Amino acid sequence: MELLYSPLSPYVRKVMVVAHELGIADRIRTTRIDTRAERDRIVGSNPLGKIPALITGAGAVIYDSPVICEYLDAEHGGHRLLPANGARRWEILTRMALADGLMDAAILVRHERAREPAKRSDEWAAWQLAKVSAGLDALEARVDTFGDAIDLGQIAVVCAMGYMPLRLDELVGFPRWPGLRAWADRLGARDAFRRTVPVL
Ligand SMILES: N[C@@H](CCC(=O)N[C@@H](CS)C(=O)NCC(=O)O)C(=O)O
Repeated sequence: MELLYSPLSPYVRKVMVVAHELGIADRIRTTRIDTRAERDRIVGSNPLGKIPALITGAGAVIYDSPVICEYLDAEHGGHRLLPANGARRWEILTRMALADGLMDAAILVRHERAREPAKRSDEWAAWQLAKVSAGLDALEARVDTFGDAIDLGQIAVVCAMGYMPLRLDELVGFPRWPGLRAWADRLGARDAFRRTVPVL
């Protein structure tokens, strides 16, 4: 399999953590793509021009990251990280959606702040940042129920938390979410996370 990736992407990290947890990372060849400078290379696989995209052994292209994670777990992992059905499946997928939404909102804040002042909307950045806060609040309120089991939802939350402080200074140390931070530090000590730590 081939994974089209860029190094800092939290969505890519999520896929690689899944691969490590399933013991199949060595079956994935990684190809680095600059989605801006090499647009033609990525749109041939994903018309949206986004990474990650996975090219399977059979030559099929799979995106986006939640679909890749499900594919790896179902086809190569025996449903170890996401049950095939039942209440737990929907709980895990919803937690992954929340974590992915945190990444999406954090990236929008970062892009907005990077614009030149005349084009920047502080209101839009604040609107997105409020989503980040609300998502973290919701996770903090339930973190006592998370436990240390590893699944797609827990992986996505740890990857979101690993990424956001790199881009949003106010999230360094997660001062308003101490329970969540302690939980993420604990889970983040697993080998799969340590092997995929984002480096600026
Ligand atoms: N929902 C997608 C989001 C992927 C995404 O936004 N990737 C970013 C890199 S972190 C990207 O490729 N951006 C390039 C672009 O939007 O043109 C997923 O989960 O895979």
